Amino acid sequence: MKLILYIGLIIAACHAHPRQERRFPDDFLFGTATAAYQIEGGYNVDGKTDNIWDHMTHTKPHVIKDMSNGDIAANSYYNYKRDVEMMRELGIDAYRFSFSWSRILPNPLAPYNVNQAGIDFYNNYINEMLKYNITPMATLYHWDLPQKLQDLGGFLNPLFPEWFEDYARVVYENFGDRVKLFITFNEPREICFEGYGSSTKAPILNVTDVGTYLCAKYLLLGHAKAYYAYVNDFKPTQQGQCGITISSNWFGPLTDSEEDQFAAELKRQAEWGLYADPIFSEEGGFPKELSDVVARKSLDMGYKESRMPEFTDEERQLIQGSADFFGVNHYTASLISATEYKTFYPVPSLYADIDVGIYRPPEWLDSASDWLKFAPNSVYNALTFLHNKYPNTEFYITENGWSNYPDAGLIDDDRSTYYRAALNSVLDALEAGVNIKGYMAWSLMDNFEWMEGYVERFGLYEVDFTSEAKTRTPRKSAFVYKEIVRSRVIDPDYEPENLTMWIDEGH
Ligand code: PNW
Repeated sequence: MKLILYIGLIIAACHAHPRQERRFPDDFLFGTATAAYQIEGGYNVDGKTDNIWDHMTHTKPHVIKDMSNGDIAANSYYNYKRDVEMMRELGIDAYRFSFSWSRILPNPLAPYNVNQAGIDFYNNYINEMLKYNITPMATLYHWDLPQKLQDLGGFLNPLFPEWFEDYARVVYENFGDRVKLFITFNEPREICFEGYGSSTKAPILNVTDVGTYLCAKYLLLGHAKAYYAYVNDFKPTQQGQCGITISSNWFGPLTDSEEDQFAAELKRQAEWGLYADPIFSEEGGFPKELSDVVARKSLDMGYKESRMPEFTDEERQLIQGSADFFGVNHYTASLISATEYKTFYPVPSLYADIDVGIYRPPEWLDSASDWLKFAPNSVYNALTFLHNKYPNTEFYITENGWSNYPDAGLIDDDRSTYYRAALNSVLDALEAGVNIKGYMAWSLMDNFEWMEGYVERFGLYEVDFTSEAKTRTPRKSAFVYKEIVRSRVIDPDYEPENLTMWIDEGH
């Protein structure tokens, strides 16, 4: 009898005090992200010149899965008001987008010759966001190098840092009065490893032996020069922040063995340490274990020196500390083995240098993208690791999202499940003391998914690419995200009543 009473009391108490809800802080910035080439279209209008994606998709259309390109994409160059309307529908605090370099500087070697039509477009976009209190977060470079600079070697030309600084100054000068969050580069790994060290992104150079490493050096120097241009000449009056976004998926050891732990560390250094250590580590410069391996393998093969270049002391110091925040693009995880699951890689190359195997348990759910699996706790694992490695760093999650196929329709419960799990993992990381300031969902809408064309869809809004208007329609996940943004709480049972969007008062 007593026991029953006791249980009854507990049940009553639970009802009176529902379990403590975990909330995102009020000043946490919730947003969505996109990139210029993936949404804008207008590839040849109003003075814009070709970038490496225009050039590659036009000269080698077969490298894109559906032979498509970003000539029109979601046509945001003309639809930007609808884009901002969608941001208001979602009730988001911030929007991450990127500037197209060759739209702003049709001749990137003549930075005094600014294209007014390009400036007007971004002014309109930014002003429309600000009208509704949406904070712009702007990336200077999301993979669309002006083709003219590629013709001169692109990121492998030692002049690259100067070209980038010149462009960055034009951006700060024109937009820095209103944009307070700048990101220099989106994902150095994808730029350098995929574009130069292999052939999975433009300019598909496939210089496997040195491409990644040389590109990393000049990219980091360009980043640091652009950062100090901001800090010295703009920040004092504009009072914003400038950071960099690095793709930081989680790579854990397959087993607890020392070999696997070392293999996982080498993999992390190859995937993101190569770009993050020079900026955020205490010692500066490229990561030690990776540098040692590349140096040893280079000399063994008969190279005169390491295929990984050195920084001078001056360069190392310039790069070290050159960011106000670390932008994390996080999607997935892998387990790393020193001995198992190895595949073939060209020799020499970054992957042959580290020579580790990758395993993804079959129970991790598949998305439409072969690299993207639903890995438990991966945000928490990556963010707490980064926080311990680079203490006192401020983080933004600048991308996170899930893909499905074009015919998946509007009921995308898999995407909602992914977002809820990822955001719970963000809350875990916040509770563990990681300083995360905001979260940008990739993506506001379906867009040109690089080599996959329009075959993989990441949008909270579906885009009908066959329609003239490029009509945008919210998916179910858009309503789920909207409710999280509004309530600052993740309710696992929330079900939207119908799939019609409206704009809340005050937005
Ligand atoms: C990002 N990975 O790239 C890009 O910044 C976006 O432009 C892109 O559309 C989005 O992710 C979805 O692909 C990534 O290997 C490239 O884990 C590679 C990885 C993740 C993201």
